[in-house]
Amino acid sequence: MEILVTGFEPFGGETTNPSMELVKALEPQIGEAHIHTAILPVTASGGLQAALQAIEKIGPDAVVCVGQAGGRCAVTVERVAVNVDDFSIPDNEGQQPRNVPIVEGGPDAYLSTLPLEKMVEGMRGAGVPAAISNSAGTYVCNHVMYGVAHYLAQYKPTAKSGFIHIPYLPQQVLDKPDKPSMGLELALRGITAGLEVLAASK
Ligand code: PCA
Repeated sequence: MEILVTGFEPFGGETTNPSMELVKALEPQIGEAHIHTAILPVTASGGLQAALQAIEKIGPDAVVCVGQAGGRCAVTVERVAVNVDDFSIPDNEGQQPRNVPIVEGGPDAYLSTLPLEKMVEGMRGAGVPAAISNSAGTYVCNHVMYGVAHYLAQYKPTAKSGFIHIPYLPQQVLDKPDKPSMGLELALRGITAGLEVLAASK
């Protein structure tokens, strides 16, 4: 099984992104799966384009995009991507679409096709706080999750796809002590446990 795991560059004034650090630290093989990685820019068009380029190059059986969700306190596996861009802050190119569809006339939403419950169970079994989330937001992460699902639905419907949000790293909350964080090792253990479940699933 070939799994593409993507992370994002820093955005919103941060100097790092936990998903970028995580993707860099992933083992190249998890269970029976080969892990391929890509780092995406935090822009509506560029982020999705980079993900689709990696998909075309690798031809993965599953795509797991990972992003930062500042303020969350657990690894959260997203259930759904909605067909809306409504950016509360500009992306890294200064674009800030408000209340516009990602794909004109596209389905309202795509459900993740990852084994959500089993992955969360695997993460918790590894000792990592984890949960299903019912909203990936309306920013670049949701845009990429929706765009990847839309692409695969047309061109490779057998491939699974979904999104996982992870909390801030401890060094990101030194100046925001009211926000939760998760050390890279713990997040890595959680994502690895989730990918083990995915690798073993049919
Ligand atoms: N998190 C943002 C975009 C990039 C990232 O890591 C989001 O949740 O949309």
